[in-house]
Amino acid sequence: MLIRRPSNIRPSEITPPHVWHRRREFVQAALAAGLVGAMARGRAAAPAGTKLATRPGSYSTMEKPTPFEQVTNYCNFYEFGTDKEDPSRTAPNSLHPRPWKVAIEGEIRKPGTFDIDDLMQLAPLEERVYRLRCVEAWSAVVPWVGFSFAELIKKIEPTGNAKFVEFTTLADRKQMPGLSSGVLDWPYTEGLRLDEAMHPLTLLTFGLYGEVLPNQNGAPVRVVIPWKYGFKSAKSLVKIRFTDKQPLNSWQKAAPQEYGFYSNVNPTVDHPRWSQATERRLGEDGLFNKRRPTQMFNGYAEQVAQLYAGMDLKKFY
Ligand SMILES: Nc1nc2c(c(=O)[nH]1)N[C@H]1C(S)=C(S)[C@@H](COP(=O)(O)O)O[C@H]1N2
Ligand SMILES: [Mo]
Repeated sequence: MLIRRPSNIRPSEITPPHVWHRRREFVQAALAAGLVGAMARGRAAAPAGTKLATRPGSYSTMEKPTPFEQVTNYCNFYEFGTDKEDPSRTAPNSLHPRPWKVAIEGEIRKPGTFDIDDLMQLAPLEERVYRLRCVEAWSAVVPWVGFSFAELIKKIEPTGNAKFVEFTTLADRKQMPGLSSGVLDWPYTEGLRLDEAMHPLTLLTFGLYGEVLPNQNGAPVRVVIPWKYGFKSAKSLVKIRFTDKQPLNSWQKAAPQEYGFYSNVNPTVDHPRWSQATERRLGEDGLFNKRRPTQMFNGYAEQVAQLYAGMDLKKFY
């Protein structure tokens, strides 16, 4: 189990647990009273573990959520290293998710830079339990907290030229030790077609399991696109750009024969190194646990298949 503490203080300054516990109760009371915004502006807010006020959202799967310990310790976040345990080992102390700004720019009528605590208040926070399926053939079920990315799109008013959205992750060597390796071309970028970005399933995500995102899961804000492979869901966003041209993403740049632009979960199109027909669910390892069949669009076909009507998904992988 991780020790959850504010990530923006040195270990020598750590508050004794009993004081910390009281502070957590205070934070929860403040949240209940709707004070989150005021607190956020007052001082460095939202330490790891801070509860978020949420309401149940639509589209949740009834499948059992993967335990918090698995979701927060088995992570892909190459900015902190390529081992699954690297992000939970390093990110809790080295990434500082406050203060944080997100630039929103490109083909929109209202470009600007949002403070994370304002961005978080654009729409009510919902809890959405989604399946996440990594191209490495493991999957998880995560109760995310956020709101549809479409809520943000409405506010910034895309122009007629906006056809795609590009997401860019923080790239700061001081906070992210993995940047010294050349596995990917930093910063990490990902992209969606505008209609994919506007689909209500696409979640601008600020938390999981009812609390702010742990750093290793992409604090303070990431996207989650549940019908696409996990790598489309870029973490720790600093820029969201609306473009007229299809953006290249980091994985495409690194290995174009393995990763395309669309990256829809598709059991009939294998990755050169991993079959996509089946998957193992995190937290269910063991001799007697059968692999699960992977579902088309990760089980969200009813909601998203029409986005790809008439497209050859073997060609547009
Ligand atoms: N910035 C950034 N975002 C990222 C990645 C990454 O390496 N860097 N890895 C991706 C991959 S491959 C997956 S499977 C998911 C994992 O999300 P999780 O660790 O919260 O489960 O994050 C995605 N987002
Ligand atoms: Mo992944």
